[in-house]
Amino acid sequence: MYTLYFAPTANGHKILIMLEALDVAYRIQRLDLALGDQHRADFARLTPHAKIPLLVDHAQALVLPESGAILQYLAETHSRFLPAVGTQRYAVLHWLAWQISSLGPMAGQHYHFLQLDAQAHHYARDRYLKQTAALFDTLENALQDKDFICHDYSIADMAIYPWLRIHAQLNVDIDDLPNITAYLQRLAAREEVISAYAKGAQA
Ligand SMILES: N[C@@H](CCC(=O)N[C@@H](CS)C(=O)NCC(=O)O)C(=O)O
Repeated sequence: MYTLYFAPTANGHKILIMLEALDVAYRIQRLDLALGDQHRADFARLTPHAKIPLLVDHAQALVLPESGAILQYLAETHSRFLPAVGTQRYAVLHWLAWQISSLGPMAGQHYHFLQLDAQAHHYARDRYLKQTAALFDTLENALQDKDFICHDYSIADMAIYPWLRIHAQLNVDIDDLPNITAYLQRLAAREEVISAYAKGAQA
């Protein structure tokens, strides 16, 4: 049994997609980030980071923050969506690291300055839009002739997809990015993605 501390953001949805794909028992503990739930004392006792997602594995008494670590933990625990050995394992970890260290932070800052900070300096908006658009271009090239970012559907796709899904809110035009457009449609049609977003909306 798992508990997922969740808010309906890209980082939150990654883990919901994985839990739905695994079809395991879990409950959602919804935090309202705008109200500052992440700073509540009961949450601070679980994690030093004041951020979602956070996973509790009750069977192992494990409390795990950081979406990349959570995806890897779930993949290894259930032997799904991450090859155990070999070059394909490192291809998945490479793209997972890319999402965690590049796409997430750049798109996250871009979203902040564009959508949440009405006074944002032009330089900040311009810089993060360019950084985010360049990362979309990287992905567009990497997806050439591929259904998924690695050989098979993996935790790397689960990590990347929620950030692409918000392309309109990021003001990144994907009309000229046919590989990303097809990838988004392919992933959006998956059962666990549909159910993850439905459960996230109800949480
Ligand atoms: N590196 C972290 C980032 C987590 C993160 O930035 N979470 C955001 C929501 S998407 C959050 O909880 N923000 C609350 C805050 O910063 O106060 C991960 O991948 O899990």
